[in-house]
Amino acid sequence: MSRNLRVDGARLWDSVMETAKIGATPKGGIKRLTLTDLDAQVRRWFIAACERAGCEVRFDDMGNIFARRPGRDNSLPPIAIGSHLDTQPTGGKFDGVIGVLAGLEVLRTLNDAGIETRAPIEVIDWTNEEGSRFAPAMLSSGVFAGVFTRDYAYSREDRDGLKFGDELRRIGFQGEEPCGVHPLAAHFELHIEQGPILEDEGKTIGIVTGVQGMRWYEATVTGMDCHAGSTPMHLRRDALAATARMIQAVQATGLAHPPDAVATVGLIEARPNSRNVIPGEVFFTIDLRHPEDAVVAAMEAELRAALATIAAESGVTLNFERIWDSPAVHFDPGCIAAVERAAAALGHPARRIVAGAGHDSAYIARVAPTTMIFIPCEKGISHNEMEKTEPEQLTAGADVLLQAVLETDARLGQDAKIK
Ligand code: HGY
Ligand code: MN
Ligand code: MN
Repeated sequence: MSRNLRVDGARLWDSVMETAKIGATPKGGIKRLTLTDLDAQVRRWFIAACERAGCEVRFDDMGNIFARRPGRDNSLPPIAIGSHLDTQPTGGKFDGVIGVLAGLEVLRTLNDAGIETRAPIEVIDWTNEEGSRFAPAMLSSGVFAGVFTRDYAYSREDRDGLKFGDELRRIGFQGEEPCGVHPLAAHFELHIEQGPILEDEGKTIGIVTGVQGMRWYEATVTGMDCHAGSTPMHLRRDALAATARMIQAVQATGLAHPPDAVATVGLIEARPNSRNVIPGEVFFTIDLRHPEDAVVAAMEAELRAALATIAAESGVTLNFERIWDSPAVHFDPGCIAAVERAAAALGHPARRIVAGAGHDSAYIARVAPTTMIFIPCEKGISHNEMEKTEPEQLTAGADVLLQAVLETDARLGQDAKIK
């Protein structure tokens, strides 16, 4: 086993910094929303880099990109290394992209060392992991895993009314291959933790055992537009004032289940949004999460009751719809053990951890043995242009990824011999 093989950390860091220029923001982050021209540009960069590394590259009808490095036996399902190249509107340089580019670095390292794996290795860019432009998140890995239909995905609209399917065609990434038809032998994803635990405990590697449960909702509060100057307070049906109370109820729901529950209102649109008109309508989103599905369900029930009471007291109507439910996920023990052994063999301080953020691996775990590897990010800050990790941390994560993939390739070969 090439236990002494190491990635070229400088080459990997350079690739991350080079792609960070595509959608770079003045504050040092990236705005590269899915299916925009900037997403198309970074996709083309990635495809060209993989082709230079000798990969066969194709993409499916959800735009998921598969860069395949042949192995000795190409009839075998590939071992996959996947993540995402799309970002939040005020995203950082590392969320998602390090998982894709560390996969490319693994291929480059195997090429440099002249190592032929038993199974093919595929590096994957999953379309629309973030769900920021087209909700829900993890949309294309969800279609791949059979959670969503392709037609549902194509129908999803952004806040300007543009449809996912139309935008996918517009940027030229609607492939022929139906999403989900090719099996994966395993799936590994390197990602920043996006939380403070690893840094706080002085750990370099997070051995990710699963992903917490998540539910997204859309709420529309309807009152009555009226004149801000001539409408007495007691006669108003102020949708924004009612929403302000509702947002406090969301906060209270998150605080009611310590220490792991989280609850967030991230997007809000008040209409007509004029300074001297009492807002007649407000649209806002809610994100509830907890490691245990039963607690997420309890949080939803509590919140539904609280919002209904506020609506009645405020003289407004509320339309409240759950648009996404991603149950808690437990990753594959064999993959987890491979990551754990790799971190120990490489001498990196590590600990097991549950992912607070959603990831494509949460859905891919339904169709292939899957796990993730975390590295720290400074102060746990992510989904923020300040997002930061260190070159040596990224190198450590990529080395663990390389070793876990090589061990899995060997183990699957042993299993096959035993059969
Ligand atoms: O929402 C999430 O947790 C992920 O970043 N899409
Ligand atoms: Mn991510
Ligand atoms: Mn993200």
